[in-house]
Amino acid sequence: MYAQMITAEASDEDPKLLEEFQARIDRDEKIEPKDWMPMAYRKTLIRQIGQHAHSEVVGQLPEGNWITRAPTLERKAILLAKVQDEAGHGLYLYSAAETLGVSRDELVELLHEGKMKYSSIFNYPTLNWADIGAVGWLVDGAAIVNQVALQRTSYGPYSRAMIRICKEESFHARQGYHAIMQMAFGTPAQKAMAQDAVNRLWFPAIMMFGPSDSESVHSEQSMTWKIKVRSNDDLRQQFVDQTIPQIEYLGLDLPDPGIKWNEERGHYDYSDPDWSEFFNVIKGKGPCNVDRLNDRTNAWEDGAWVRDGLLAHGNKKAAARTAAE
Ligand code: FAQ
Repeated sequence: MYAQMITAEASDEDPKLLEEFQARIDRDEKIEPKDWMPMAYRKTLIRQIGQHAHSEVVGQLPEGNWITRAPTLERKAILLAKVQDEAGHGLYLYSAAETLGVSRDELVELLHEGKMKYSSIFNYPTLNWADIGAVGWLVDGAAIVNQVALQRTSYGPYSRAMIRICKEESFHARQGYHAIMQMAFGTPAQKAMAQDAVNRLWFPAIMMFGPSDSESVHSEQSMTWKIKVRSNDDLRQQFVDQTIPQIEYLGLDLPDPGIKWNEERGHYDYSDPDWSEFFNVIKGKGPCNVDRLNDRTNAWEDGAWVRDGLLAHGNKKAAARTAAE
């Protein structure tokens, strides 16, 4: 189904329908699954929601790696709950994508074949416990900035999924900041670990918002359709502005010498990340891309017996129902 969709031609779409569709978007009406929508709108949503779902699921790996090594029982319970939440977010998002006519199995297959992306950030390793605090604080923090804006996205099921996800993400960011605060206010060795985590994760975190507006391929059309309601650079600036005072409060060094308050702009100036690194990572050449995809494909294959069992049970129940009718 999805394969046919992505090769479908949009050129024979009725201009009147297209005009009415855009008028609905301009009036801030939500588009619902059974409404008419341009094929390119549907495809853009499938790409973005699918990538987003994959990010939630792949995003469990760098943190899941630390569940067995969390320093206390309390931290272990918190981390376990957070990682489980990410699986739930993946499910809401795959369900939202399914309303557009693509199955979860199809999306997963495209991910495993390297034909769909997931967020660049999850291709970086989590090397010490402070990284887990930094992921919650910086990575979930960046995800929230993006996702709060997406609560207003024009596609109803995506927008509603975002509202629920944002509530849970707030807990994730709080637990991350709390964990890193303990390290930053702890022993000199713990503080050094916190600094090291911030140094390594700062630039990858600000890359999460995507390329600069001038390089972004999809932004213009996605903003016309209000799939995206704020630009990549606009959201990145908001994240930088809200995070610098938090780094200062922790007593950690700013990870970029270019960071300074700009009175005229009313924002912090900061240095661009290394965009060549970003484009390499999203092409599959980041430090952990191969491991992440292997882990996901192995998990999918190892779980085949569960899916088969559920399906057999479901089929048996359906057959019993039909026989009883
Ligand atoms: N990573 O034209 P644009 C989370 C690609 S959730 C990888 O600007 P667009 C929760 C882009 O796909 C994090 N690829 O693209 C959590 C396109 O390539 P394509 C995920 C990226 O779509 C926390 C090309 O570059 N959140 O972390 C990235 O208009 C902790 C050109 O870019 C979402 O997915 C990237 N960072 O804007 C879970 C939010 N950026 O497809 C576990 C929803 C860009 O043509 C633990 N998505 N690319 O081959 C969005 O808001 C948008 O898709 C953007 C990109 C803003 C990410």
